Amino acid sequence: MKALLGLVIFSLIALPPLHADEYDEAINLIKSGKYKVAEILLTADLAKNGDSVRTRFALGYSAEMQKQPAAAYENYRAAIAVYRRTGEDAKAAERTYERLFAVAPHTKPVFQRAVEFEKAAAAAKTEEERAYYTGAAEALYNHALAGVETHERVAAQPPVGDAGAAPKVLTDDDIEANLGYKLKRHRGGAKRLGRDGHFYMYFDDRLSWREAQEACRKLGGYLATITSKEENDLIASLSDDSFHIGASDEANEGQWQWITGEPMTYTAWDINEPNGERQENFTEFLSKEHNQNRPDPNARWNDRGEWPRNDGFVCEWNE
Ligand SMILES: [Ca+2]
Ligand SMILES: [Ca+2]
Ligand SMILES: [Ca+2]
Repeated sequence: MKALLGLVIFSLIALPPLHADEYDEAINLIKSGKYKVAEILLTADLAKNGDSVRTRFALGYSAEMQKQPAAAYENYRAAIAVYRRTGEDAKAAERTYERLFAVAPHTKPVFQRAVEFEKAAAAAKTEEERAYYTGAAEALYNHALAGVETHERVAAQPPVGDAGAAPKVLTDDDIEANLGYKLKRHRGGAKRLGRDGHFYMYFDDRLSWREAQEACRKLGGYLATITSKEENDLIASLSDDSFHIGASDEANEGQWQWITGEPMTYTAWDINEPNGERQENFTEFLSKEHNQNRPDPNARWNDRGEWPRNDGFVCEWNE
């Protein structure tokens, strides 16, 4: 408690929030459309006093009013980050959350989950449990504040060409898996290939090829690369649905490459694939059902476009 009080006092000295009058003046200027003047005032304050919840909120609000959602998002996130760090200005923080969820509704479930984890940490019975929930809450806050865009952005903004897909409802597993949090705890649940010791895990999240690769990267891995029949059979065993794997011929049409740069010496293309020329520059594993009557039912590779979203994807880790 003493330490917390010290922190609050220190933050008041080190980071005086925008003076109430100045802040009100800035907000009034924004409301009357005098964005430039307001921003000069706010930017000067930033330069003098550093980030505060109020300045960041007001800058975000100004951007939002000028129909610049990306800049608004950026400043609102910065305001929340200051609030997380200092605990100052709860009222302005509350308003920031409101506006943040309005411009970036995809962040709301992540923040809400973080709050739930914080509550769980407070109610934890053992030290281990408390550490887990605290860590999970922290990771979720960081996730939301870093503007990480995978599932949530996809759910919020269906891209052209895939507009009919239902928005994804986030589950605990989605969020934790996306962070690598649960994964680290349950790495034993990932399948491991005997020969090279690599790990593989199937995710049933509907993402585009590039988003899936980004998700794997954030988890410390990459979209699976397949360089032997043994590896192909293991990956085939992970899911009966269709899913992304990590080869592309985007750089050079017809020259398929694994994203890790490993040579493509082994291939398991389905009959008549690849066939998409310049329209199809990414790879998927076709569904088991699709290939059930083939001579080699595990020869399931198909070239496809980045969109639409696939049923899932497989990440691979070297260790
Ligand atoms: Ca591989
Ligand atoms: Ca191609
Ligand atoms: Ca194809």
